[in-house]
Amino acid sequence: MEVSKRRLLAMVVVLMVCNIKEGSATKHIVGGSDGWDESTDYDSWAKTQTFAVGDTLVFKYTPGLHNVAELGSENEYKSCDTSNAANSMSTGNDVVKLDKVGTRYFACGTSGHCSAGMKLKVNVVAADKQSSSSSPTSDSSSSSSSSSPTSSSSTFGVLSGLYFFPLIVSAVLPMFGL
Ligand SMILES: [Cu+2]
Repeated sequence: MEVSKRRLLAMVVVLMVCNIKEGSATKHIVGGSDGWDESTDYDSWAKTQTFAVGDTLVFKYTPGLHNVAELGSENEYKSCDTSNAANSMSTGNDVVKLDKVGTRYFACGTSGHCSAGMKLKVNVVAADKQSSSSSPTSDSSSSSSSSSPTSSSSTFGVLSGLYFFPLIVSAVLPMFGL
């Protein structure tokens, strides 16, 4: 009886973890493989991304060389004024949660770096917008084949979930001493 209760608890935890993953919050590595440095065009990079509420930004750089300061306004962003920065980070692996809709501004506080282009403006949109845009509308044009591509992709999702479920359970159970 005791064991089955624990097992049930473990299952609930696993399901909760799966649900969080279903929400598909995106981790944006700022600058992609280039990371946070002086030679990357962050305007161009930002245009390739959709920033949704719940997503996170990750600034990766060599600590001491750069840092990350969150600026309060468009004017501060334009003039590279980091003197009133609300949130300064310097670990080299700084994570920023995008918790609401709106525009956010970031810059490097190292002298001269922001004016050299080391700054980032991010427009955060509502989370549900992102998930609805991922529907494969282009697939509907391929009417020649009898198999529908949308059902096969959702079947794959279910199958991969079924496949990974025992793996996750076996990974979590030892944590509960089972
Ligand atoms: Cu810098």
